[in-house]
Amino acid sequence: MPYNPRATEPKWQAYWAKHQTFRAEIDPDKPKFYALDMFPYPSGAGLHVGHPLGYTATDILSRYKRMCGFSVLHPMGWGSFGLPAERHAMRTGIHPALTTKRNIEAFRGQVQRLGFSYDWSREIATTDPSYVRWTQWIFLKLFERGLAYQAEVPVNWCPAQNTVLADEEVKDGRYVETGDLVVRRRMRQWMLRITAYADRLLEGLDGLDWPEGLKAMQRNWIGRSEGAEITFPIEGSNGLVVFTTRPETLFGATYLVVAPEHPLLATIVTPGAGAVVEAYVAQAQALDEAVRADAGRTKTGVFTGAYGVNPATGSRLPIWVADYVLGGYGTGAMMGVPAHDTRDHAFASAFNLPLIQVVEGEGNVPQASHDGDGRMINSDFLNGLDVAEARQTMIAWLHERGTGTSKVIYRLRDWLFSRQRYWGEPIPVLHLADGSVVPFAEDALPLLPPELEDYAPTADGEPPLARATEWVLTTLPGTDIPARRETNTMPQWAGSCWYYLRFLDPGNNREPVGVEAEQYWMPVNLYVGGAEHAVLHLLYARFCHKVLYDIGIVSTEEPFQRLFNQGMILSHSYRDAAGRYYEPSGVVERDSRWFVGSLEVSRHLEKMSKSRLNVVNPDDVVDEYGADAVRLYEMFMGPLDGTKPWDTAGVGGVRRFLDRSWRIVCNEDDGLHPAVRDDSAPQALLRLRHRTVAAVTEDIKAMRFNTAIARLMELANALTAAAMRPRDVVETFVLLISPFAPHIAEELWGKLGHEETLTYASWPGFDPALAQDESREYVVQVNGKVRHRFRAAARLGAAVLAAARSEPEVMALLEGRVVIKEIVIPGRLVNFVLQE
Ligand code: ANZ
Repeated sequence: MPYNPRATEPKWQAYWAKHQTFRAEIDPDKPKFYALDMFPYPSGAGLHVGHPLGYTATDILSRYKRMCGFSVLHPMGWGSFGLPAERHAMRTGIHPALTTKRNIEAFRGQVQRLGFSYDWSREIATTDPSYVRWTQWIFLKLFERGLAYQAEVPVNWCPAQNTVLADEEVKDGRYVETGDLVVRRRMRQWMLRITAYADRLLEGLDGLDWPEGLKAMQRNWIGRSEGAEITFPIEGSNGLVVFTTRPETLFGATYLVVAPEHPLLATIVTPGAGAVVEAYVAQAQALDEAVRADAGRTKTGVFTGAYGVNPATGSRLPIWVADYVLGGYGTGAMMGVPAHDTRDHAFASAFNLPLIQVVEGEGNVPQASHDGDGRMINSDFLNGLDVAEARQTMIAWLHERGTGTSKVIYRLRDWLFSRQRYWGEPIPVLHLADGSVVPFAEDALPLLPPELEDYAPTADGEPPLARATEWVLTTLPGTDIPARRETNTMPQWAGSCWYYLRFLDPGNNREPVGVEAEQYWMPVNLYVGGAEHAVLHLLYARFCHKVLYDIGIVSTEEPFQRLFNQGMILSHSYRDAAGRYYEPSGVVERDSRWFVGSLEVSRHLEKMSKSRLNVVNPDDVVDEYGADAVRLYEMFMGPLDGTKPWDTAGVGGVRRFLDRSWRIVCNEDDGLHPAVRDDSAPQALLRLRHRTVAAVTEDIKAMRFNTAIARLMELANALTAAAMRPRDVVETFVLLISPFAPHIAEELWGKLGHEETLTYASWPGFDPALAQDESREYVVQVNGKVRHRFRAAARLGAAVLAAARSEPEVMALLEGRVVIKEIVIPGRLVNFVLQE
């Protein structure tokens, strides 16, 4: 009888469910471990093979930690508000609540087939009324603290979706989700004052175990700039205040320039220049901010006819208006220093403005660096000082004269928090006739969206909820004063800002999370998910968490201690010369070319998508190979954070490893194999056992699962070849594979005579002396050229491939590249052949 996952896997899943094996308990005598997945949006398309990638990783850590004696919290839930459910409702008339429920059930079923050790008793969905209640409660707290406010602001309006979007949702003038164009428009909207937390959001990053690249993205998004504000007196008007990061270059300022949106523009522009300026401003306003900020763009601008006075030199500086100055940044005005700034240099050249060099060695060819070590020239009392000293001296000088002061500004803007959508949490406030806003009482929550016939948003920005007039028109509670309900809803990010807290105490109906649960479980020890959330969800959640910290709801300043971004799984797609895609199942390979019937098609590695017909459905793979094989394959494909191609044949490979593992323990009749004996192990096998435990333990901690699996394969080979299989080594092997392939491990554990689940068996220890291994040097080539050498265990065998892949230098070499072939000379060399 071969190993049969179809029988084993459902059996163990039922056992775990029945015994509540993974129920997370607060146990003050045990250390805790909180492993969290970025919860999915339960889309109608179902699970994708990309989902189990991260879920398996957190599951391995969760199972490993339980065996190390930790109390483990590993929950799953659903971020179930969102656009697709609403779009589906618009097409079919079926209420989003119904489709959401259906999709959650389908998703849950798919996830459960993979045997993850979730505590399902803690399952939550952001659309649950009992969850909405606390999301709205958090909004009330923000409102109370002045952190939620309404403002008439320029917003990102997406005409295709008929809704506004947050800055974080827009890239290069398009909505990141759909690619739809976004335009600027002024609208009255709800904002969250995330800028008040800018410094803390920056500082908090330092202590986090997150990928450096991701931290850098958050730092750039927040964009802290240290400098000064300087006031330039204007003849016959208020002074013009500019922001500069380089106040020491004040003697080199030869012009001033304001943004087309600058409020002072109308009062300073001279009659002669009025028409030209007006035309220029109209033209600039039509431009996208991303275009305007592009440093390489040809500079445009016009002279306003007005002059300001340089407070250091007394000289008159012409005031220009130019679109490379952004209205929403700094003061919306700047001083032009063409000798030391690239953009100013281009602007001055275009309009024949003078240039004064004030830092030696930095002139004319402007440098990006703000901290050149040149000395000051042409700068009166600054002459001879270095840049840093000059900066301090200048700021003090300006300060004394009341004409400038040091200043820190941020690129980060407040978070636009309202959407013109149906399927979101209503914002729980009432509007009175006099314009005042009254928040809901806490005990009146949740406020759920009303039933609607027509979910469609409108082009004028009026939210769909506005049509539910009976719902909208109400009275102030306890009075007959007429009041209108807010008709904007929250973005889907609202619910995902705090779900990791609700998992700690999902049934609590007095508070979002109880003190005891929060203090025991927080912070999240390991958070795994896709890199696309770098500045969206991860920034919003950190902000929300800090507010909850200030309110006293949570005891840690940061929610997610360690974060890991899983890589992308690509898949082959086939298309003909006309760009039509074909089902991979209909493609035949001949002489390294691909055909559908007699038609030749080309093969590409691409992101999986329905339109490319290349989506791999995990259910099909589980049907054919079993859940353990899918889990193992996803971990064996390559480093967790790498981009890698899916190859279903590879699942067959790891399935054979599982079959071999089965045969180590079981004889032909699935009884205990006679080679498994209670004798002690011979030296070589004993050493291999200790080496494997040491290596696998290290690899799991570092999330190098592919190398861990390679080690396990090596031990399996040795056990298969051994005439006598010492029980201790066999049991160690079964325990070591259990976090990766839990179903087969449970079954084998039973065959070895154990009556209970191995979930809480002790993780095998090792003797460092026995685990020691001789090392040797291995060579890594990329496209045939030697690019790296590293030392590793002498008897790595074919595992050298996985070892090479986990070298940081090799990771860097392969980053963002697609490996089409790996050539391995066991014990010596690995050559990666990359796609051009
Ligand atoms: C004079 C100067 C001299 C500047 C020099 C730079 C180099 P970051 O670092 O991105 O914060 N600036 C100020 N306000 C602006 C606005 N609203 N739109 C576009 N540019 C603006 O950039 C700050 C610098 O960008 C400021 O320092 C200012 O130019 C310009 F050798 O002032 B600087």
